[in-house]
Order: sequence, then structure tokens, then C-alpha cells
Amino acid sequence: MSGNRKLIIEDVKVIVSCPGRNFVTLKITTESGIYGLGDATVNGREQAVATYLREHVAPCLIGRNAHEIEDIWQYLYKGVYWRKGPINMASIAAVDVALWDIKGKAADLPVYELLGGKSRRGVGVYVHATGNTVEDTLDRAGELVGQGYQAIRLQSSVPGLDGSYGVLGDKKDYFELQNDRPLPPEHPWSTKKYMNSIEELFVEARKRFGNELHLLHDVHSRLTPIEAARLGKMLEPYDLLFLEDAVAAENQESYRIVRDHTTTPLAIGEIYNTIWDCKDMIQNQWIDYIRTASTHAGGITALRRIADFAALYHVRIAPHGAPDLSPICYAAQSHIDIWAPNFGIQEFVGFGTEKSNEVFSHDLKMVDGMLHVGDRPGLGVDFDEEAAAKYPYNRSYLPVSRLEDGTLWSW
Ligand code: EZ4
Ligand code: CO
Repeated sequence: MSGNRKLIIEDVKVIVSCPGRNFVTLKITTESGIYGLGDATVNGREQAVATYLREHVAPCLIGRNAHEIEDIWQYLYKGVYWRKGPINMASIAAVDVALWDIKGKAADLPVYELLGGKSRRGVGVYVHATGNTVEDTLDRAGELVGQGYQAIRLQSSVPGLDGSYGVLGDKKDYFELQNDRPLPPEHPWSTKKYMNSIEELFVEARKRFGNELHLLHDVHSRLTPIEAARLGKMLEPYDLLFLEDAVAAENQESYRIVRDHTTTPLAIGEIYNTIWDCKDMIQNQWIDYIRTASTHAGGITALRRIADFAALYHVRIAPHGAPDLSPICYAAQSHIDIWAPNFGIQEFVGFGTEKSNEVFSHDLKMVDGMLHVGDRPGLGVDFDEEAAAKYPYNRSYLPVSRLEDGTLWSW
């Protein structure tokens, strides 16, 4: 394999920084001076992926032609013998995304043009409204509606439990970095209390906002299949755009049970590493949205393949967009979103903090609740290594969940 426009990889650098939260950034530089950026952040396991990249991936890249994205992807997937897995796939993703960035810069085109061009004017997003009471949550949703957002994920505390998934209360930085706690914080869970209180949130939301606003909800894998089926049925009158992660599905057949009982649209996939994790549920049309993220599912190359496969079964993409996805990951999937014929919706939680904006710059814009992808060549993101050096890694974990009797549960 050769070409007369080779771009030889000369340097591969892995930078772990914490501008508000931990990110693993990959920088691949070619002999021509063109460089590309990738993200390999696996929330709570950042050093594992950084070490994997430094020790086992970087040495294999030096001297290769950066244009050969597909061959390098296959080399890192099939060639390692140990396929799949979050650390491996996030590493492949970081390389893949950095190579797409390089190819775009070399071609003087934004990545979406390389994928086939824009399919829409902008990328539709949904945002989060969370609160300790139904009223607090809906007040927050009202503010977001006022800012032009047309789709809102609602999460409200479960009465009798100290918070619940998605409810931040006085927590400063999403769910982690909680006062430098050395170990994961613990949250209580009761399915009974949740099932007894959740409907009210959507009853009141429809009363307040009418039927036009898109509403969503994330269950964070806390239910069993038959409980999830009951929740889906319970929420049918409130016309959700989707119900996310109603049940964990390492066993994909679990979704058949949910699907058989409800017409509430179903979404899953933010923790999936490859198309194999969701193949059965897509193929059997048990879900409506696949939420794989560019970092966690193997990069632009892999996400594009998942999107094309999903399209055959009327499944649309809705990539994960929480704050632990770096601006590089976010930019990468925004290029997929603006291109994919079967794009559904993109999760959006803001363009980062003051610190993260000092480290990462990007050319995405939010206008009237719609994300606009800029036309800089490549991904349109940049990374300031000097600024990043001011914010060293800070160990941090997602919380864990326990039932009221102490049994460990899905968080
Ligand atoms: O818990 O990103 O839809 N969003 C989510 C997130 C995830 C975190 C995990 O790292 O479920 O809040
Ligand atoms: Co989620």
C-alpha cells in the first residue's frame, strides 16, 4: 500500500489533563507538520487508556502513512488479537479521529465533507433539566425553552432518596470531582420509590409546556426488563422522544421484552464499544436510537459504520454528549451528525467550562437550539498544550448506587 501523497507519522503524544475534569488527548504529528487530535477519555479509568496508548499503540504508528485510516483501524483492531473492550476501543478511536483530522487538514476540507457532505442545516440537540423537585426541574426546563431549546431531558429527585440519577443538587462538577473524594461517592436507589414518583414529572411537564416540546428521560440502567416495560407503558401518554437506558443489556434479548410491551421509543448505547454490542437490538428493531459515542465506539470510522447499519432498520443515531466527552470527541461526532442520513438527535450539555475552553478551542456554534458545525479544515478543534500543563490529572470516579439494604446496583 503506497501513494504519492504519503503523510508519514513522526510523533505521537498522549496528554492527560484536568481542566475541570480529566481528559486524555492524543496528538499525532506528521513529517509535513500537519497534526491531528483525538480523544481517548474513559471516565474514571483515564490512566489505563493513556498507558495503553503510550506503551502499546504509539510505537506501532511511527513511520506509517496517516492517510491509511482504514488500514490503521484494522491493524489496531484485528492486529492486537484482543478485540473490543473500552480501553482498546477508546485508543483506536483516538487514533482514528486524529487521522480524520489530519486528512481533513491535508485536503483543506472539514471532516463532514469527506464523509459525503451535509445532510441538514444544523444538528438538533437535547439539553438537561434536573432538579430536586418536579417544580425545580420544570423551572429549569422553562429557562431552557426560553433559550430556544426544543428537546429537554427531565430528571428529578426521587422523594425519600437523597437525589437520583441526573440530579446534581449542589454537586459542583457533574457527578465526579466531588471535593477530591478518594473513592466513588455512593447514591441510594429504590425502584419502588422511583416508579411511584416518575409519572408526575411528565404529567406536570405536559401541563406546563403543552405537546410540542420534545421530552426525554434517562433511567441509567436501573430497571429489570419487565419493570422497564411497565415504565415505557406508563409514560406512553406523555409522548417521549425517547426513554434512555431503561435496562442494562449485556444480554441484548432483554430489549425484546421491553419492546413487546410499549410504544415509547427506546435508546441505548453510550457505554458500547463496538457494533457487536448492539447488533441484535438494531437488527431486530428493538430500539429506535443508538447512542454510541465516537470515543467509546472506535472513532469516526466505526460510528459511520454503526450509523449505516442502523439505517437499514430505521434506527437513528443519538450520540452520547455528557461533559466527560472532550471537545474533540464532541466535534468528531458533530461531523457524523451533520452528515448521517439517519441522524436523530445529539445530547448537549454546553461547550465546557472556562478552564476547558482555555485548553480546547472549537468552531461549533449553538444557534436557536441547533448546533452548527464550522468549516475549518479537519475537525475544527485545537488543543493548547501549555494551558493543559497547568491542569494536572486529578483522580475522580463516577458514583456507585446501592439499594436501601446495601446491595450494589447499577448507577
Ligand atoms: O453517566 O457520561 O446520558 N448521559 C449519561 C452520562 C453518563 C456519564 C458517564 O461517564 O448517562 O451522564
Ligand atoms: Co445516559
